[in-house]
Order: sequence, then C-alpha cells, then structure tokens
Amino acid sequence: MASPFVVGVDELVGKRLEPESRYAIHDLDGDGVVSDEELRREERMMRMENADQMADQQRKMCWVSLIAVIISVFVVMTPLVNVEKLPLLTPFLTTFCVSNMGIIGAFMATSVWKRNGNSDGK
Ligand SMILES: [Ca+2]
Repeated sequence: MASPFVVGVDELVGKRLEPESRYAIHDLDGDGVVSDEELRREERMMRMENADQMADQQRKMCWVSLIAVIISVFVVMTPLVNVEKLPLLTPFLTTFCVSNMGIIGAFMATSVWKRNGNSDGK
C-alpha cells in the first residue's frame, strides 16, 4: 500500500517522459533524466551521421558521373553507333561529358575545401 505521503510526489518533483517515448533513447547515461547536454550530444551525432550520408551520396554521384562518361566514350567508339549519326551525337556527348566532369570537379573542389577548412579548425 502506498504511503499517503508519496501520492502525488511525481507530479510535484518534475516532468517525466511517457512510457515508450521516442525521446527515452536520448538518456545516454541511463539516469532517467534527459539532460540538455544529452540532447545536444544526440543532435551533434545526428548531424555527423547526416553529413556522412551526404558525403557518401556525393561520392556515389561522382563515381556514376565518371563511369557514365567512360562508358559513353567507349560506346561511341564501338560499331554500336552508326557513323552517320555521329555528327548528331557529338554535341550531345560533348555537353554530357562536360557537365559530368563539372560534377566531378565540383566534388573534388568541395572535398579539398572541406578538408582544408577542417584542418584550420574553421
Ligand atoms: Ca541522462
């Protein structure tokens, strides 16, 4: 039987998370309190994970661009492409290659920029 002095203590002591709350995972040290520092740490981890996923995505995009350019150049050189259609394909292929090389160049430039920015502590 609960003591009459304990009834209502939880309401007076402070706020708690509801059972099965999605914020309960942020209690990293398991003391039952989700502190501001724990929330900040979780936010930082989420930002780092998102940045990592974005970097992976950009890296994949860069590889796809590079492979697409290589394959398209090789396909044009094979007998698959009719020589009579080559003048029609040349402007398209030129634009395609230049734009894909732009993607690759932008990726490399931003990679160097980020690395240099991080090494200076900026
Ligand atoms: Ca805690």
